[in-house]
Amino acid sequence: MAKSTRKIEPAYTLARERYAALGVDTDAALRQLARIPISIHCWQGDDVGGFENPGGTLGDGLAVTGNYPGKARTPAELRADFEKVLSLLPGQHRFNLHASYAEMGAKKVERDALSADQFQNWIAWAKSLGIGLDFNQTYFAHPKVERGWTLTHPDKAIRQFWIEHGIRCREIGAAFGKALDKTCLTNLWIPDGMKDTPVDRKGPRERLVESLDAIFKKRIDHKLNVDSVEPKLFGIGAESYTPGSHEFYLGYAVSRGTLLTLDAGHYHPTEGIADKVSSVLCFLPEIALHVSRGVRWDSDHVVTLTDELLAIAQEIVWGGFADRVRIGLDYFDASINRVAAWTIGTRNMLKALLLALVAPIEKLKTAELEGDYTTRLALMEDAKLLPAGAVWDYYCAQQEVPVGDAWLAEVKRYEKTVLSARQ
Ligand code: RNT
Ligand code: ZN
Repeated sequence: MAKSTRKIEPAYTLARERYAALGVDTDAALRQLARIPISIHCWQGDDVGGFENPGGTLGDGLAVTGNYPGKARTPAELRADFEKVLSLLPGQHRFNLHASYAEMGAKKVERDALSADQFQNWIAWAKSLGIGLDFNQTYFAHPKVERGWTLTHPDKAIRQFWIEHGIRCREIGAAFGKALDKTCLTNLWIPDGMKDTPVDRKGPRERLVESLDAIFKKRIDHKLNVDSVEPKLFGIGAESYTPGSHEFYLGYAVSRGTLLTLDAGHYHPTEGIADKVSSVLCFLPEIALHVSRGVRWDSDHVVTLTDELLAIAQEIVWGGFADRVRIGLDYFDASINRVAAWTIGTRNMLKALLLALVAPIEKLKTAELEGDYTTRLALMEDAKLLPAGAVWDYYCAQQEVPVGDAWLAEVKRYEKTVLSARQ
């Protein structure tokens, strides 16, 4: 532990005693926390830009607002920024790439012809850091997202193009898994939908089943790559109908054995994903999360320590699901320093997990089983002010990353010396 942080030890010692009195072992909680990786999305670093077409526009159901200076313009810049983020996070995490982050080199390859060749730099970089990679098909920001449709398009040729893209990305995911010896999660989300009331809700869904079955036909060793599908209620320009709804993909995942990705911004504004975790895990071996924060709509704000986030973490930890839920983040804010946005959101996810890990869950469960809901409520409320902050500080010091808000000074320094030079 660094010398300058030794003063946090007395606070931790007191906190540990306080928790021990409630039957909570904080040292064990920290060991557990250190084993939970967060899959951190590449796209916060460059406003979902990718590197296929410099200066291309986003659209297709996604919108990033803000123009804070310093966004990563090249893969090398994105990698450097993310390394800075990693240096500010306790624990071992993963990097989540999109197909649009392919590095073309001399020969530009279309999305239906991508291979691991375009991701060699990413693989070498991840290997050098000892981190795993996750992956996503990119079904947006492309001329073949015609009228907002991809895998549900009425034109077979367009569907086939996107089916090929889906297959290529699973192969790339498997190459990541193999090269890094860490299973890759390849997540599929499509923007398909209708602005106004459709007359045929069935056709696009039938075509989507067919397209997905074609994409997932080829068996891939689950040690190398696992697939997930991500439902959504609506999107910009798809306000009235989304073929890939929750019910659609839940049925698909259960019947076909893929994972299901629950994105916190993809439901009705007051509908959380926390309650879905234990429901869906009754029927699926594993799920993935896109932890996000919608403000009035699926706005993808930076993840903050909200009740919804705490509830998600509690479900994962209290349910004993840490090894069945692949926690990923999905937000993009271009109005603040992007390295800070990454750091704030990820540290919040970790803090929420820590809070769940140090809650007096055994006492709470006993009270509930005995029907003593008074004690359950009283303990839950009291637990909110237990000294978890001292435990978090100790964890950061133990992991040799900045304690408290010291990470911010590091980001400001990085902004001044590196980001501000990008114009
Ligand atoms: C869109 C989905 C999807 C994307 C990323 C960039 O609503 O949440 O996961 O945000 O693939
Ligand atoms: Zn998402």
